[in-house]
Amino acid sequence: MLGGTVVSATGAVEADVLVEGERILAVVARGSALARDFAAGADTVIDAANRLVVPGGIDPHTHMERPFGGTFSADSFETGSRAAAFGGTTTIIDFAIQSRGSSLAEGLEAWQVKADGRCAVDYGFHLIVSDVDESSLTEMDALIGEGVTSFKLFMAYPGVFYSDDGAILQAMQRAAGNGGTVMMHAENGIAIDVLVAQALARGESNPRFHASTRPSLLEGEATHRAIQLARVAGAPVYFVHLSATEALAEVVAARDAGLNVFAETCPQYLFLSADELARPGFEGAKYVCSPPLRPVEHQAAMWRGLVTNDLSVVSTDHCPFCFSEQKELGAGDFSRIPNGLPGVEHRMDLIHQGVVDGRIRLERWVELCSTTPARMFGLYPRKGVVAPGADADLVVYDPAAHQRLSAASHHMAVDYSAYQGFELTGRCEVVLSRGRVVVENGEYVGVAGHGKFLQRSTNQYLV
Ligand code: DUC
Ligand code: ZN
Ligand code: ZN
Repeated sequence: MLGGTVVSATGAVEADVLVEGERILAVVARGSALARDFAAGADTVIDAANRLVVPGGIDPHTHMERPFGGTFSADSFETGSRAAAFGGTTTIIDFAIQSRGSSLAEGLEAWQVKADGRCAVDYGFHLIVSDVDESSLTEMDALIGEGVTSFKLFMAYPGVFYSDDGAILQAMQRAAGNGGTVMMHAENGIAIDVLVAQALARGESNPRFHASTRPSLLEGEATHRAIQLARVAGAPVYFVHLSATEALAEVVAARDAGLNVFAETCPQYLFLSADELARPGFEGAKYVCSPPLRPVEHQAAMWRGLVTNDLSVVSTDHCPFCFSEQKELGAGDFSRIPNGLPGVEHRMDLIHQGVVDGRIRLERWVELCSTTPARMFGLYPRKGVVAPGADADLVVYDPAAHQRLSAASHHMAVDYSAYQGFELTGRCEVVLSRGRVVVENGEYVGVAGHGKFLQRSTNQYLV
């Protein structure tokens, strides 16, 4: 890969990247004799002149074929991982689910079967723990040995995924002992269920009431409580899909106190607001996700959190449901609208737009979308960096290309785009997964099944 600007979390250098097999062999000063000789004998030479060369993106929060409210998210591992590749994401970490009454191992096995032989890019799993009891706590230890080192708990969804404070404390205590990381969905679900029932009783059934019944204060409250439980347990905690100013303030305070508290946000909380939920008719259903889109003022706080590193990862929470027939399950009752937005294809481009708009630096883009997710979820230095020995997951990125996002041109298996009409500067040109070109000139040239399961080590940020 000759002539590009190689960008890492710490800087950008003019360099050629030499790949042998599945790995990066060397990164050498641009135009060196070494690179020229290597290129002369190479099978493929990719011209990266006037392009950025960045490590493949790592999206640590996706939901392919996820059951929700009587339906399944619309992307399979095949279509979703292909869409990820189009957008320069070469690793996804999806959430396997422990069904109530089943074991964690059964949940993991079910998701391994869904993904095996289908993925365009490499993948790993977190586990959603639905029953916290002696047997699931013991299983957490074994899973860490199998490379599943992070466990999601919910403070929302009573009767479904909800864990009470005692269950959360026990899971955190276990994680404190075995090196696991608890990932938290921090919304006070008990209070939310009261607000939802009251709204429906008043006849408030439109999608916009999804936001008003899940106020940001209840994300802030749950975030505060989870941090105190983590302190009692002496465990790290990682907040998924952080959306609210109040929640961010809790994370900032905890990090200022030196605690192992981490958080991600998602493009929808940076670019979209609760106004979308008030679109005419039932259109707002396209924007129903949890936590909900927030009033527009929260966006600036999220961007600031990315700059200060109180938000250290951007994931997508990709959980697509078609408008037709899936989102429509909630016509007449917003609480039945499947929660989730499509986004896995657009994360790298949307956050790059943050660079174009002067909100974050170029290196920070790479750090947020690749390097930090790799370290947070035990994949570094195999992933997340362009360096000798790392997997050759590489993106040749044209920072000046223009594109317009649209359901007509995206590759996700969903009938609408949450970012319809967005004009962005920057686009992936060539994408390699472990040395194999998977996307080139707007075409998918990979194969389903190229992507392999990744055994991860534990969080590399813990102090
Ligand atoms: N939480 C997620 O992380 N994804 C989809 C829905 C939810 O509540
Ligand atoms: Zn969640
Ligand atoms: Zn999610």
